[in-house]
Amino acid sequence: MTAVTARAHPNIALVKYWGKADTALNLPATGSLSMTLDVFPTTTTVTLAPDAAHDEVVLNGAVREGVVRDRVVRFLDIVREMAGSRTAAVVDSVNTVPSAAGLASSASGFAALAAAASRAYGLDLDRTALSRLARRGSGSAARSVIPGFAVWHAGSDEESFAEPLDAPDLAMVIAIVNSEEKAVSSRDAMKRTALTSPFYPAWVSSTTETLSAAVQASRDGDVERLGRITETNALRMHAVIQSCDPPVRYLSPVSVALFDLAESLRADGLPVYATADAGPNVVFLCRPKDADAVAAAARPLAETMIARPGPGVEVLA
Ligand code: 2P0
Repeated sequence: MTAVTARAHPNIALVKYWGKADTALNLPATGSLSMTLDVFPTTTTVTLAPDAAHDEVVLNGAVREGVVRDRVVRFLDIVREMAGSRTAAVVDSVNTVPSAAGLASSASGFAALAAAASRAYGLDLDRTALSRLARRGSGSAARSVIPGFAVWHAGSDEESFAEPLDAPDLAMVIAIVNSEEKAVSSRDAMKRTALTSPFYPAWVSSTTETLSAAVQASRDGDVERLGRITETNALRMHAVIQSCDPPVRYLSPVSVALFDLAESLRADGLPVYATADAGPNVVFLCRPKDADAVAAAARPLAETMIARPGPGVEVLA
């Protein structure tokens, strides 16, 4: 019996992915830049089941049906096509990310699944090929293949993968405002933004420029420039999301208060910058030596967790 286990961690984007150039191949409208975390791993085992008629998907101990299962089966179909196989599989995944709360559970999930499934079906993919494959499951998963800081390139199927980026020594302080499932998935909200927001073309063109500036700031080790770019890019993403029809708003009053907190800590001389994904949680970017102070300042408003750059996807057994 072939069984392969892999582990991956979520990532938080400093320059966000929000919009697709191609839905079938999951190609992004712009490139993006992220830090893979050392917290909240997803561990996934793929076991080939030659006698089974159908795939089975188990998430956190519960057999899943419907859209969640369908998305995993479609991904396995891509792997089977690459491997020339028609064998069914059992996917058993344990996820420690608060699911669907904007902490990128699909990123760690599909990065771990890409590594475990490709190996179980006998493919020997290098990191670039694995990042391309993970992208097909969920765009942000392309970045969770890479340790630490990563840039995921826009472009063709061949060109669109993530690779490592030199970066200054940084930490993230995650402020968990709400870990409940969000009302509109990022996949649906992304589609709605591209179809209905009059600001979407400006988001795409400005983010393309922002990414080049962020890559340069990261290579230069310029924490303050990278931090300012991060915060501005996050607020621009939320602005374009809020401008779709019907509108979507992921930030809550507490999220806004946490963005204000970053500004007031900066006024006190602490270089800390806020970002938020498709949910109300806020993530602060700062130097590791300042992380405890940032967490202490945020704690009256939210539960906090300090993260550092983490490993890329790993095959465990
Ligand atoms: C990001 N997010 O760059 C952005 C910021 C959320 C906000 O990538 O449709 O789950 O699976 O490719 O990767 C969330 O979108 O979307 C995301 P799909 P994904 O981290």
